Amino acid sequence: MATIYVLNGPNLNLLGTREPDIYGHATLADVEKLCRATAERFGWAVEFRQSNHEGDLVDSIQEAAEKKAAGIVLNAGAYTHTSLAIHDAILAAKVAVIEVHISNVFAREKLRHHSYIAPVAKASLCGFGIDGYALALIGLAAMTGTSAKT
Ligand code: CA2
Repeated sequence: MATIYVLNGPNLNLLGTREPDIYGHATLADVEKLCRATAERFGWAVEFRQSNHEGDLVDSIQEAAEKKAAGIVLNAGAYTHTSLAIHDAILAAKVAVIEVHISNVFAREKLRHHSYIAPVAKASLCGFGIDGYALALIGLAAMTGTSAKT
């Protein structure tokens, strides 16, 4: 069975506990449930992770490459706007990465408008709330010619 890595960066473990006006009320456990249900439609297993540490995210991207994952859905959190290390890991991995943000980063402060992930991602999504994760998986399925199982 093919595996999709869903990787979440710093502070996303706090989802649903603070700033609901920006990030909504759903928790990271809800995001995991949504990802598993969506991936199941395409016959995919999910490796779902969150880390507050940049190097952990780099390690997970390298692991996804080693294990020949079918794709990565990545919400790198604030590292999106700072991390050349994650950018380089994606370049080296040669695994399709879909960048996801819960909020519409372009409608927020200017410092959130630049992404180190976007230039090396296959696609980027923002502003759909947690549904962005499901949309990213559906997009990955379309890109890889994976149809829904009946
Ligand atoms: O909109 C997104 O998904 C972000 O990646 C979230 C990051 C932010 O730095 C990016 O600019 C956009 C921050 C995640 C923090 O998550 C929290 C959730 C609830 C409460 C506090 C923080």
